[in-house]
This record gives sequence, C-alpha cells and structure tokens, in this order.
Amino acid sequence: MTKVTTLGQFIIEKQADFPYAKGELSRLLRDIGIAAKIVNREVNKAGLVDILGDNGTTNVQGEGQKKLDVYADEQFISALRSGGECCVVASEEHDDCISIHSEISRNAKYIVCIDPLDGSSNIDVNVSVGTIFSIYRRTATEGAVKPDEILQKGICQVAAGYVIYGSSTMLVYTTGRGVNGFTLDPSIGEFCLSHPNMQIPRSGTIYSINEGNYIEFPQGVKNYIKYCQVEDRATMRPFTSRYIGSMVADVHRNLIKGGVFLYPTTSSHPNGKLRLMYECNPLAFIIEQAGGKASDGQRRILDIQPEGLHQRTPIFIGSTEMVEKVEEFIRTAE
Ligand code: AHM
Ligand code: MG
Repeated sequence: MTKVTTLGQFIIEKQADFPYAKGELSRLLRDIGIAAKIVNREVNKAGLVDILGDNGTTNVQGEGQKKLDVYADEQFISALRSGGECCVVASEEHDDCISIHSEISRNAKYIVCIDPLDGSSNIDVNVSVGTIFSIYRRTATEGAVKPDEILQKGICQVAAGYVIYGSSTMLVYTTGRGVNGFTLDPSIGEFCLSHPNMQIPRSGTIYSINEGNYIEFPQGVKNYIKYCQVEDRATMRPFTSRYIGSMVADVHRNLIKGGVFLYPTTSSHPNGKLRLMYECNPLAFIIEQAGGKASDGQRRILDIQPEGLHQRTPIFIGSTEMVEKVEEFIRTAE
C-alpha cells in the first residue's frame, strides 16, 4: 500500500528541519489548513445554497464584495484568533490590520497577510478561486506591533501558500525550503501530499494576461505579446494564451506546466491591479522557491519595500526564462 502523508503529518516531520523551532509556525500552518477546509466546504456548496451574490458592502479597494469573500475572511481570522500563534492579521478585505488580543496570543510572534478569496468574481460561474497567505515574524520581541513590523519586504516571509478551490482543492505552501502541494481527499477530509518538491519548468509555452486591456499596456508589454504570437519553431511559438482571471489558478497552472502570468500597469491602473502584500509577495515567494522568477518589470517583487498595506504593483511571474524575456522587452522599449 502506498503511504499517504497528510498535511498535518508533513508539517510535523518538517519541523525537525528547524531544530530550535517550538512548533508555533507548524501550529499556524495547521490553523490555516483547518480554515481552508471549512471555506472549501462552503465554496463547494456555492451553487446549492443561496449564499451567492453581492452582500451589499464594498471592500477597501471599492470593489463589490461577494458573500463568500466575507465568509472566508471571517473563517481565516477566527482560525488565527483561536490558534493563538498570530498577533496581527492584515486582510485584503479590511482597511486596517486586525490586532489579535487574547490570553493565548499574548506572546504570538507571527503576522499573517491574507487574501481570503482571490478571484471571487469567478464564483458565480463555477470557476476556480483561491486563498493566498503570507507569514512574517515580528521583528520586536514584545510590545504593540509597529507598522514597520507589518510592512516587511517579501524576502522576509517565513512562509507563504495558497489554496485553490478548483476541480480538486489543493493547498500549496513553502517555508523557504522548496514547495509542496497537498490535495484534499474529501472522503477523509485531509490534505494529502500529492505534489512533493514542486518545480516550475525553466521555460514554457503559455502566456496569461488580460489581453482585453491591450490598448492600455506599456509598449514593452505590447511588444512581448506580439513576440508570443509570432511563429518560430525553435522557441515553440506561437505560445498558447490561457487566462482564467483567478490569479491563484493562473499561477498554479503555470507552476505545473511552465508559463508566464502578466499583470502590467495600465492607463486605468497606473500601479497595476494586484496587491503586493496579499497576492504578489506570497506567490513570488512560492514561484521563486519552485525555481521561477517574479518581477515588476525591473525589480524582483520580493525586494520591494512596501509603503502601504494595500499597495499595488505590476507583476510578471512564472518560468524564469519567460519572465526574463518580458523584462528584456520592457527594458528595450524604454
Ligand atoms: P480580487 O482579489 O478582487 O479577486 O482581484 C484579483 C484578481 C486576480 O485573481 C486576477 O488575476 C485578476 O484579479 C483579474 O483581473 P482582471 O479581471 O482585470 O483581468
Ligand atoms: Mg481578492
């Protein structure tokens, strides 16, 4: 019989890699895994119960919020609150950070940034959505958490991951020692190790971008898109275009098959659309750990100093050779 390793077992086994670890990060990851299962149950019921549609509120970005966004947000925050390992949560759905004050979290040293339900505009049409999370360690040992402890660069992440609620539900995470993927087995209610040591191909033939915005793209990006479409046998062009509109799903597919995901600046989003702290940093950490690359066109995403919680950035992420090609196009168009 093949040995099945559950997420819980794997986390405990990996704790041995950090001899001085006290199990706090492991417990935090476990808490996130539990909340993911609860959210998964609700996302799967989405077509069955009347939980869909706008709930009448808007989030800090001014975008319409779906009920499941609110539900996912509440579940993750509540899991982090009762787990006791997290002192502050920054969620894409809240203007400000949420401090967790409880007896058990008094000495908690971790800060969690989360996009509870990314790509939620896809829920109504039964397309994959995801949760993205990022974990930082406090830089101070005690006292109230200061803003600069939250606005840390992506390179300071101690762990990051995503959950994709798709044709099957997967949790993929890294603690800076490679990337591992777990598929939820609904019959036993456990995430089971299905994709050990994930590696993104160095190059690929998929480009993912919302081409409807073409007219608004910078010239370098326009030139790159044309390059993708030109026939050239040696580089397997023309490339395939695939865009789901759920960043987690697009990046996950490219992680497995090889490809590049692009969300550049546009004239209507001069800083890009996607958020550095909630979407770009965690996915950049995962993709780098899998051997890929993430850039804002000039700089490594993980090196950007965040100045605001909800800061946006352009992003080019995926197979190293493809991201480098995009950077080259951007450089030469300047
Ligand atoms: P959201 O966090 O409000 O769901 O927005 C993020 C999503 C990403 O998942 C996706 O890649 C992108 O927005 C799609 O944007 P667009 O519709 O402009 O192509
Ligand atoms: Mg979102």
